[in-house]
Amino acid sequence: SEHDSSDDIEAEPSNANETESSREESADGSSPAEMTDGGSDDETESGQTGTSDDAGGEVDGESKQDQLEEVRENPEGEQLTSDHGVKITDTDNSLKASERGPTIMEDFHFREKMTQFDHESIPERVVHARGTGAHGYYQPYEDPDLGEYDDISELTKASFLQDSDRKTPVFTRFSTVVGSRGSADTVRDVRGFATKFYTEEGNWDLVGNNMPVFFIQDAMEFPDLVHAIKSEPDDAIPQAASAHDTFWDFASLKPEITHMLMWLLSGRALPRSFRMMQGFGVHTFRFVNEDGESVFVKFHWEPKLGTNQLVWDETQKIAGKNPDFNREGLYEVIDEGYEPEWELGVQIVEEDEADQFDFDLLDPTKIIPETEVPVRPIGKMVLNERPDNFFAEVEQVAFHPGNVVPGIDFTNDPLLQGRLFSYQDTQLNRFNSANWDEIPINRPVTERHNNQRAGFMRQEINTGKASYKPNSIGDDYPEEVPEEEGGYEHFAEKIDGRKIRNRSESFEEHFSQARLFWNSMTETEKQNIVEAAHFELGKVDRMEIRERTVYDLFNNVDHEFATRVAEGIGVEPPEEPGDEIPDHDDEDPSLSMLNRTRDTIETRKVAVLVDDGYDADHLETIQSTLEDEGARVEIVSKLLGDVEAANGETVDADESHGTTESVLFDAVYVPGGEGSVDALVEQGTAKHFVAEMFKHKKPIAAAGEGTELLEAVELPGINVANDREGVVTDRGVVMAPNGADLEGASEAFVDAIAAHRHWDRDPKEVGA
Ligand code: HDD
Repeated sequence: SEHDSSDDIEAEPSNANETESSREESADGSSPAEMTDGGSDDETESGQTGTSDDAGGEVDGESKQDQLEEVRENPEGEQLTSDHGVKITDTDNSLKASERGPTIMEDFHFREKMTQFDHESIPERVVHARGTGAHGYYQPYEDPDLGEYDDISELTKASFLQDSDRKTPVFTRFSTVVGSRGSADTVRDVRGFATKFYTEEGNWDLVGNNMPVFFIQDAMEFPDLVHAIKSEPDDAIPQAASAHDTFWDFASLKPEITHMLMWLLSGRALPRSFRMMQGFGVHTFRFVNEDGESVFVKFHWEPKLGTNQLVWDETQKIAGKNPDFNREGLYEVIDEGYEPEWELGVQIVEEDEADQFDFDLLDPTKIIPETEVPVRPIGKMVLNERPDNFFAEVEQVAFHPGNVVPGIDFTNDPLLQGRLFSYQDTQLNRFNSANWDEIPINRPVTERHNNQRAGFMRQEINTGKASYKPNSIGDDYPEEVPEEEGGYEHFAEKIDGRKIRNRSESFEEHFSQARLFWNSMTETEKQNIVEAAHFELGKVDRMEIRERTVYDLFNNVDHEFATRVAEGIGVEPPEEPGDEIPDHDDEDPSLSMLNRTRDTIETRKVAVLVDDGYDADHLETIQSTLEDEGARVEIVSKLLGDVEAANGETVDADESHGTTESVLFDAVYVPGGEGSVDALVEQGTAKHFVAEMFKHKKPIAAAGEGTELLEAVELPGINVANDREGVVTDRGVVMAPNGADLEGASEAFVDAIAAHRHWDRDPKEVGA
């Protein structure tokens, strides 16, 4: 895109105050320039979002990193002390009355160590318990294409969204929703995508998900939804899964959930990585400009690496092989110098245009189709620094959709309105104090002055006598700020009506957009959705719940869809389409994930299977091609240690058959070399590695004798004719027999990896 400029990552001066241990890691890693597509220079190595005054892109206000630096503690080279600063002689033995006698109460070191330990855990988040986060910055684009608007200031006065020279520090936390803190990353679930912008006007929290709609329409239903979807109350089973009776019971009785179910059953619920998923603010918000005029806005995050998914069988295996797959993936790439990036886009609707849609903009179960209102990119977010301490930063970060800054305001979406209460309340539960905003990760970079001075764990020492307003003793400070000078003024929306406990009629239609979603899927995606429904409903014991879901929900989306689901779960297929089936066959290509893959292999992980006797030329060629394109290559061999090439060179295996698995890679390459391939053909694990890559639709490449391994695996439908000449590519399998153009094969492999998954392999012939 025009915004993919080479100055993407502006130079940041290295921070002189770096704590040694934490900063060294990124400096030691491979140069970030190697991982990004050209453009950047070695100045990116610092990866700091610290204050920058000589480089384009100044960081807002006091840098968040500078602020955090003040509270960082580093034990390296230091002496052991108690919490109260007393040096400690021995931290292994408690104080006893004689060598074999009882422990003595006066042992303050024992008491303190034990008390700290006993109080280490805080309540996990009631939803979104499992996650990870990273620091970075937000930077507006220079001249965003805003359609009929010349300038973003016509839309919003939020200044951090306007000045392309300014970088606003951010902290983003990604999460799963349903599972507890210790559950697996790759379960079928919505992903949280929450960003705290530390702006010069205070904190703005954009607390979104990777799906643009929600399950319910009114916050009042949230406790019911969460009770239904989390593990069941009598036995706390299942963990981190929606595939059980209580969720589908609830769902089948709530037709407004149908649109969200479509997303949940699709590949959106199985993201390949956090850096390859979209994010959405979900609700319609308001932008407000200097003149007090407002437009409606929906927020979109668009990943630079494209939106990519895992396949179901793969996710389940990863959950065992590496339950931290997505969390670890984020830190791995940041450590290696790659900086995950998203574009922030907005859909703008004028107040007087809001009625033109056949749905209500306040209904969070609806999108504004991109076919109706384009998404306009306005800036980018870059994540470039992992936290130093998971508890202090990721666990203690506390989001609240009610945290807004001038220029951004709420709408009457009843789901959003309820969230404005729930998040403050939940933080009180998690932190046991209203002072959670004083914790370093939550503190704004702006100054704070008000008359809140007490409460558990107050950190600030607020001076002065007057802690009330009005006061004369303190000259009536802190003073209120008029709107013109930056005070937050709520949008003066006109409200006229009666109190009523009801749902608006405009929220009543539930199937049109679910149908739009279904119609917009490729056949592959439709099949994946059907199979997901077979699993989810197949895990539901009660037949009446399966039936209700098929008849009352799915049959009102699409008759064929309902029939295909019914056939897999022992439900009698419905004879006729449902009564409420929408009268349209609209499509929106932007909804299909397969249209959102991008032509890049940056940060993809490729395994090279070798044994003694491999062809060093093959390895070198593929390694340099892939690494030039920003991919990561790992040598996988039967055992760890040196592996010797036919020409006597050696390479150190990164992983062994015991430490890794095909599901943890994006693609596999098998170099030639008789000795190596003869050995691989005898190794069940090597064959399984390739077969499973095939089953999961991932790219496979083999050079020279390497194709013999593919032959031994008998990849279904693939003709591995070793006697053919030249490079052959068949459904993501690249074969370069001896004598074929190696460079050409490498390029073909790059293309196959960029395509992500090769869905055209016969789904019935699953290989492994
Ligand atoms: Fe929520 C956490 C996103 C509806 C109540 N929510 C939470 C997080 C995300 C979302 C990303 C994790 C934040 C973090 O990383 O710490 N929630 C959403 C989205 C919603 C939504 C996109 C619909 C558009 N949530 C929603 C409703 C309610 C809540 C309707 C209650 C009325 N959400 C919470 C919560 C959590 C939370 C209980 C749990 C932990 C926390 O807030 O900090 O308050």
